[in-house]
Amino acid sequence: MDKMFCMQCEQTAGGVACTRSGVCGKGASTAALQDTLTGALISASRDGGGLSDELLLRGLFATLTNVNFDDGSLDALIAEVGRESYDLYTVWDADEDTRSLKTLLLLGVRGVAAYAYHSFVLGYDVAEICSFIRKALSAVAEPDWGLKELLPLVMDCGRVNLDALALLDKANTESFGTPEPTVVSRAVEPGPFIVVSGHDLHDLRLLLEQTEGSGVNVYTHGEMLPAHGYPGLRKFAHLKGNFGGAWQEQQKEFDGVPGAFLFTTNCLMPPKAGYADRVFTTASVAYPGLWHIDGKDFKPVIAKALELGGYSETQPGGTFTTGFGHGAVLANAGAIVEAVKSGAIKRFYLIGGCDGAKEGRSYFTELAKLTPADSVILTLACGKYRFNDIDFGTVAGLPRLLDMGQCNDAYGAVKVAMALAEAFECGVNELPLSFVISWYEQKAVSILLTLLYLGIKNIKLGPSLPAFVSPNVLKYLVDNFGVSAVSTPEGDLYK
Ligand code: FSO
Ligand code: SF4
Repeated sequence: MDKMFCMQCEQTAGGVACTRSGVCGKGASTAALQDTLTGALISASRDGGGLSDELLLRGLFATLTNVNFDDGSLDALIAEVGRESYDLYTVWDADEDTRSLKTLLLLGVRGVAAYAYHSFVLGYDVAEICSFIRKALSAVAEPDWGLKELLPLVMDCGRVNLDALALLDKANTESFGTPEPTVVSRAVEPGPFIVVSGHDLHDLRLLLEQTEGSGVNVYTHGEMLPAHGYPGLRKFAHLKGNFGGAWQEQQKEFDGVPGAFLFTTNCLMPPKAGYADRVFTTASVAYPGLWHIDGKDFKPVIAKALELGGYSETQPGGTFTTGFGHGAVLANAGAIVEAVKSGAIKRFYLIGGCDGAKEGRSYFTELAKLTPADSVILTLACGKYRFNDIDFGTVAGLPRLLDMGQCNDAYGAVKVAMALAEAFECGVNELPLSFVISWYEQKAVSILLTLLYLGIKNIKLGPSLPAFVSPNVLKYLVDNFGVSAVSTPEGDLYK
């Protein structure tokens, strides 16, 4: 059955839903299988029959935008879950408020699952997080639940996501060290190379270990850029730099490149013929015809890089600066607080979130450019590629643009906001801090729920509001949290 209804990401067709094929390149049969997989995970959560945490997280991860386009691997996952699937059209066809809240909950836990999966592979205990995910999935199938029952669960999803982010922060820093400010080259050196995309630092470390001494260099792509800040990863001399720009440029930037590409998580786009033979996937990522690395033996990727040989001359490029996680920012907390007190820093802008291909995203570039010289821009996730090649100068001895990491590092931004509030003995909402968040897929949904759970008000969200937020749910968000869509960069700049 190839019936399709998907509205889970920002680029959904017509701002309503993809119903024939996905704007992301996902076909109707794939969408139907992802629904069947989700329905099977819902059934397994309701019957309490011992579905493992690992399979729960891996299954949900495969339903995220730009992760899994491969019907065969989705079929295998459905068989592995081994439950009759709950029919998601019961949700899609419900009244708009119920549908809206159930969708928020479902997409929220998809985001939570992605974060928890990264902690799980690093050996951390995700049992409590998974128990909430099961509860939320069960709620999606409650036939009579409405606003009263669902709204508290949606807010609770924000709390659990905060736990998931905190756990991932601990897992990453204990595994790879505390990120340090790092200048990353964007040049590509001569010789064979592999470009690693996605978010999975564990996969990156394994690849670095397996390529050591092989003569193959490794470059990060997209959301892997912050990896360079971790001492445990940058110690590998053959981790050379960052390749290309944001994920949505890949079809253009990968074309004809004489290197191999490895996707560890989203965002994979349908590969073009000019480079499809050199793209590999692992974990939950899959695309028909691409070589999937099932275990963690990356020999085929290394062999492909050696076969392609790389460039014969250096491909020049500038630099990016990353590594301003909460550890590095809070190490300067005293100086930052003094600068705010003396008036040297007047405002902080958190301009971050995930990027997409749609027009209208130049808003974030324009806004960043308009921020005054006495302000600091905190950024994270792939939305930073809209402005991280701009020199914003310094303020109070710090770069004005501080890259706090991946979307997975949103906990760092929360920690910094909390620390500032504590230093000034006020609430986060009283700080001179503006939140301007770009959203694209489901991890951004879970982060938004976390910010709401923390009581953060007046968040500006763009480039457009989610299609799955009904007018009543939106009214609740506006009345209680002052959430609004971005307007114009000039209009949104709080001077
Ligand atoms: Fe971006 Fe893609 Fe990190 Fe997302 S690479 S869009 S929110 O998957 O995960 O920020
Ligand atoms: Fe459409 Fe986004 Fe769903 Fe892809 S993930 S089918 S673009 S709503």
